[in-house]
Amino acid sequence: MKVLSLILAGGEGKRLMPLTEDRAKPAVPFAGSYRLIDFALSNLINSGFLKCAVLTQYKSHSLDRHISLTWRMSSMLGNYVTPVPAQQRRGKQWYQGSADAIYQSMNLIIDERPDIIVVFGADHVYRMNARQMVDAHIASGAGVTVAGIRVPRSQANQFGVMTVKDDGTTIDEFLEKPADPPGLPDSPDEVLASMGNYVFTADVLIEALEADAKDPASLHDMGGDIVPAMVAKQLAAVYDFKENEIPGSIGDDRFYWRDVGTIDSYHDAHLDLVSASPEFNLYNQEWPIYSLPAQLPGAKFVHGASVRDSIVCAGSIVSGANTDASVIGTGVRVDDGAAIQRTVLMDGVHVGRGAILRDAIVDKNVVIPPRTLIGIDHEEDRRRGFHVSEGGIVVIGKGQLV
Ligand code: ADQ
Repeated sequence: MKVLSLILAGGEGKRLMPLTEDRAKPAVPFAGSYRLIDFALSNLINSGFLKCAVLTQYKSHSLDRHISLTWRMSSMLGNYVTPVPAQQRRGKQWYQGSADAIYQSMNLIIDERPDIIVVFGADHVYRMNARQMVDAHIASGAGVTVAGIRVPRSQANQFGVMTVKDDGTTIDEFLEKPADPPGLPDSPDEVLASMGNYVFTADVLIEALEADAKDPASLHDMGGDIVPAMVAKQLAAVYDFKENEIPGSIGDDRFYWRDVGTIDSYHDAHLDLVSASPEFNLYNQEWPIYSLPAQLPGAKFVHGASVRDSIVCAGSIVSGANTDASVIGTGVRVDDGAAIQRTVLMDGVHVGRGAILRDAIVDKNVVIPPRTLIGIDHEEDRRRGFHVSEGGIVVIGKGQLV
């Protein structure tokens, strides 16, 4: 079976502003040395699916550069991971929705002639064995298989919500972001949500996209239009994420799946990573998450620097400062007397002497002058033009002067 993977990476990520001011959501840095898209791509590569086209659109420069630099090693023996920008191949229009992104990239499918097309989102942090999902798809004979996970019913309006027939796999109904759907029969406070990851039989997808393109009422969205149309024809099956098996996984780590789509959830996921027993284990080398390796020396701690429960990336120097429950990206400088608490510092940040940062996110290359206080007085933070989230996380955007 010939498999082609398409990654939908055109999302704006409005709720992650100002981190998405200058880059698409899948290009947002995560855990010091990664970008969000590295999780979806690593899952596909580790599953043995070595031909991946990443469909980009919105502010894609940083994403293109990251993919070209990080994933070029895959271009061996006819394999590739390649960014594909929107090109107006079907008329003078940019992508109308995620289905249109695939429809306008039909040339990739025609060139490759795959039997199976795997379509994954690019916005989540997780490990997933996509091979298992493809095997389940082939075994069930469905036209599309949708990955499903249980989420609290209160979050149903953020997801495609499915009900399943008595056979346990055929999707009976699919509602995109319903306001008040019923809970599951065995768990009334939960619903079965689509993870936005799909496996299609190639011919079935092509036919569905052609029909959708002709429908004037369609918004050309995968979750809103393509999947519901296939469910109506009884062509859709669910793959339950609780089947997910990952070599080297510890505890329930293999069921971790997070949309770090808001500033608060992004910050929270980092606090998990730095804890002594995190829900998500970055260090499982049997299912590695790949990124661009930094050509830098190891992190260095001098002048009695103290570091507790933190991730510190290569090339950083922490001098006589306290770092607690924080993530420090590559090539960061933290000067004497500074305190970094529950904070994410991206690559190249420089924190001056005596500065205190609490519950903050600082984008790349920002310079924090000596003795600056951030996250101590939110009124003052707002007055200085910093973004303060609902949950009280202060964000200093790229290029912002402090
Ligand atoms: P959303 O995440 O709200 O719901 P969407 O904004 O379309 O849907 O994002 C899905 C993926 O497509 C993301 O990776 C995004 O980057 C990408 N994308 C969005 N617009 C695009 C475009 N024009 N071109 C290319 N890529 C684009 C979806 C499903 C729900 C499901 C949730 C799971 O619609 O049914 O429950 O994902 O998070």
